[in-house]
Parts: sequence; structure tokens; C-alpha cells
Amino acid sequence: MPQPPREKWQSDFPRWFDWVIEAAEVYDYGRYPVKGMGVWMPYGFQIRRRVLDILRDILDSTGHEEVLFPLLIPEHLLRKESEHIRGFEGEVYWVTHGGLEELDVKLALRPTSETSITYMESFWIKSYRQLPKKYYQVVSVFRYETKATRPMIRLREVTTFKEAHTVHDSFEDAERQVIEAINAYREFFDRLGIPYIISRRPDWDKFAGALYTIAFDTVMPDGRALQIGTVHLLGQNFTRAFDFKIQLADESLDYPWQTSYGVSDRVIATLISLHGDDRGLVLPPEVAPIQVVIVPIPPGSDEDRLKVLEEAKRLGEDLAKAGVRVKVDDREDERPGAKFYYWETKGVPLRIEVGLKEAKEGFVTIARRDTLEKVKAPRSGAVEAVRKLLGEVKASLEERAREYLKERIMRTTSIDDAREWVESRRGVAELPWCGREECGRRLEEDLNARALGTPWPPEPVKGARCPVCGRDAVTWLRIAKTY
Ligand code: P5A
Ligand code: ZN
Repeated sequence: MPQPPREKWQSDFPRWFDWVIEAAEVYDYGRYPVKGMGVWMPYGFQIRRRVLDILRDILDSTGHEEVLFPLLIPEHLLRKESEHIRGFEGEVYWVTHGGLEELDVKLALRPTSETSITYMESFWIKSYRQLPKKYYQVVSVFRYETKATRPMIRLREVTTFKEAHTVHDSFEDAERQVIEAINAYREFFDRLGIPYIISRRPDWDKFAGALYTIAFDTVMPDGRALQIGTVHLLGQNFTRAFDFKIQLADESLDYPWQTSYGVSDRVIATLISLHGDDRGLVLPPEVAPIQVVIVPIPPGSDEDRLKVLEEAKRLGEDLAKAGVRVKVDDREDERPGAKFYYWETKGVPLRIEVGLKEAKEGFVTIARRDTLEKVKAPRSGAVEAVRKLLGEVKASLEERAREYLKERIMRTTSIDDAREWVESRRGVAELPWCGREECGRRLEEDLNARALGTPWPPEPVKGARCPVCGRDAVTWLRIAKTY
């Protein structure tokens, strides 16, 4: 099958990404005069909305309730859980003034909402009978990131932060929730055709205040891993800090158990990156603002022109009636070639060309954005053909991305091979590991890369040794260059 090239996409990925979000009018990052903050433009906003629709759909149908908490968190709340504030201290933006007055209590722009949500939960939840409780919100959070900021990938205002927070009457139920959350994210990423690996983060890299963190990572076209979602078992750390107790079934009082999990703008960055090519975006039909664009090919005479235009409009109406998001590009000041190029950059999954031949002979020519392949279908079966092709585009994008990720993960017992793999940016290396922090950190140093953690669910290793200390390995350690 023909495929548009993915040369710049691969060899010059960061620049390709900056180019594509601007050229497709998704996100204006470079021009807003605050570092780490960008603007969702109309076309990008529609993609973002559709991604969020899928997420809300999944969360709502699993008993999550949407809420909206204030942006500002008073200093004493944010400081309650000591590990948490230690982890975030260097990243908090503080509001210190109201007008000309200095505030008595400094207010943080939330870097995440465990503290403010736990505080309010302590008033709302009194009994195990109210549990489990699952809240979520989609908000901006602010983190004064010191690593290189990047559009959508490392922001200082994360504008599409979906955070879920849950409360449980036992450790076991909280762990069950961790699995439910992982499954919810699996479904979410699967629907977007985003491939991932799931790892339990090493203890030295878990979320500040959590007992443990399970992370979803994917590999970007330049071979760097990107964390695209995390699920944390918070245990009783926050409920204890807020003296939040509930009545249990046996009438005793105890601190409830919590989890939290989040995804961000990174999901949209990944969607764009993993499906795109040198010509621009390639959008999965489910999130494409426009699924089919119809481009009339105007013939010479005015009378024929009208015929073609009318035929294009009729086809547009038929598709719209069938629930397809369709646009007829009837601009008169642009040539068809320029229109093709424009909609290719924007990643519209299908393009239908309607010329005089098509109008007269009763067929349509449909071009797929992913493969650039052209197929002909009878006009009478156009709606069916479009439906079928949209399904095929979705499936083949998923398949291509899945294959791509598979090729980016290498298992080896040799530190040298792993270093070479990571260094040449082929992706993630998996090495046998004894499970001791000392050896894990040593491997990070040796490879000059980050440990993503161990496979989840756990994959025991038999017969291999930790390449650092020579003890029996108990699991694999994944290591990669990261964003
Ligand atoms: C879980 C939700 C939390 O903040 N509290 C509420 C928990 N976890 S997290 O891992 O710190 O963040 C969740 C996900 O957000 C993405 N992310 C970012 N995206 C863009 N720019 C940033 N600066 C940024 N920081 C975190 C990651 O995908 C992370 O998994
Ligand atoms: Zn070891």
C-alpha cells in the first residue's frame, strides 16, 4: 500500500511537532508571551473536545461524578501532607497579592488537587455506606516546570488536566479502584489508537504522597518515552494528614483509603504525533472535527460548474444525514490542488473529489488520508463506502501505531546493548533487575536515561541475573530517554 513519507516526522520530530500544530491550526504556542502556556485554536479545540467526550463517557459510565473545585489552594492546605508538598514545593506558583494588598494567607495556583479535594471530602463523607466515591474534574493546573517546556507535552499551565479522586473503606477496595482506573485508561487510549506500555514506577519516582504509581507510557517518533497517564494508590496519607475519618461497617472510626489518576494535553500531543506524517495531521475519525471533505473539481463551462457544485452539495447532505461530519469546500478563490493540501495538513480522514465525470457517470472518488489511496464507489453506495472506509482508516491507524510501538521495545540481558538501543533512540530497553534501588539507579546512570519501572501486571523473570550485582533477577526494568 502507498504511504506518505514519515521522514521529517521521524528524524526531526520536535520540529515536525511544532510545525504541525501551527500549520494545522491546532495550538498556538510560540506567540503567547508566557513560557509554557499556549492557546487552543478553534480546530484544535474541537479535537480536544472530542477527546474529552470519550473520556467523560468512560468515566461517567463507571460511576465517576464530575465536580469543579477552586483554582486557588491556601498555603496551609497544600502543606498538610509533607511528602506531597516536598514533591511540589519547587513547582508552585503563588498568589501573594490581591490588588495592592499583600494577602495574609498565600494562595497556590493548584499544581494538582489532592489537598483541596481531600479537605472537602472530610466534610462530605462520614460513613462507609457512602463509599466508594469517585470524583473527577477537567481543569487547568499550574506547574512551574524547570525542565525544557514544550507545547502540550510539558506545560506550565496544563489546560486539559483530567484528575480523578476516589475514596474507599479499605486498602483492598482502593486497589480494586487502581485496576478499574487502569482499565478505564486502557479503553480511552485504545479508542484513540494510542499504543502504550504500563509500568509500576520505581519507588524513587512515584507521585509525591502516593504509596505507589502505575504509569502509562508511549514512545514518541524520536524514540523518547512520554508518560501519558498515571494512576496512584494514595493509601491513607492524605486522609490522615487531614484527620479525615469515617465510620466503618464494624462501627469503628478509621481513615479512608484514596486513589487519584490523571491525564493531560499530552494525550492530544500523542494522538497527533503517533498518527501524523510529513504532510501533517492524520486524525482518527472518532475525534476528527471533519471526517470527510468534499472538493468539487470545477470544469470549464459555467453550466457544468453548477452541475458539479450541486452534485457536491447533494453528496454532502446525504453524508450529513447519515451522521458523518462532512464539509463541502466550495471556496471559489482556491484551486483544488491547494484545497487537497490544506485538508491533508489538517488530517481529514477522507476526501471526496467530485468532477464532471463523477457527476455524469454516477460515481465518486474517495481518497484516504492515511494511505493516500484512491478508491472509486458508485454514487448510490457513497454513504456506505464512506462508513466502511472510516472504519478502515481507524483500524489501520491503530494497527500501524501498535506495530510501531512494538518495534520500539527491546529486551536484552546486556547493559551495552541496552545503552546502544537507548542512546540511538530506538526506544525502551528492558533489562533483568534484582529489584534493589541501588542497582536500578546504577542502570539509570550507566544508560544515562530514566527508569520507567517494571511491567504491570508483573512479569517474573526466570533464570536471568541482574546485570549490576549478579543476583537473581525478579523482574524487568524498563529504561528510556524520556520527555
Ligand atoms: C493524578 C491526578 C497527578 O497529578 N493528581 C491528580 C495526580 N499525577 S501526575 O502524574 O503528576 O500528572 C498526571 C498526568 O499529567 C501529565 N502531566 C503533564 N502534562 C503536560 N505538562 C505537564 N507539565 C505535565 N505534568 C504532568 C502526565 O501525563 C501525568 O501522567
Ligand atoms: Zn541488582
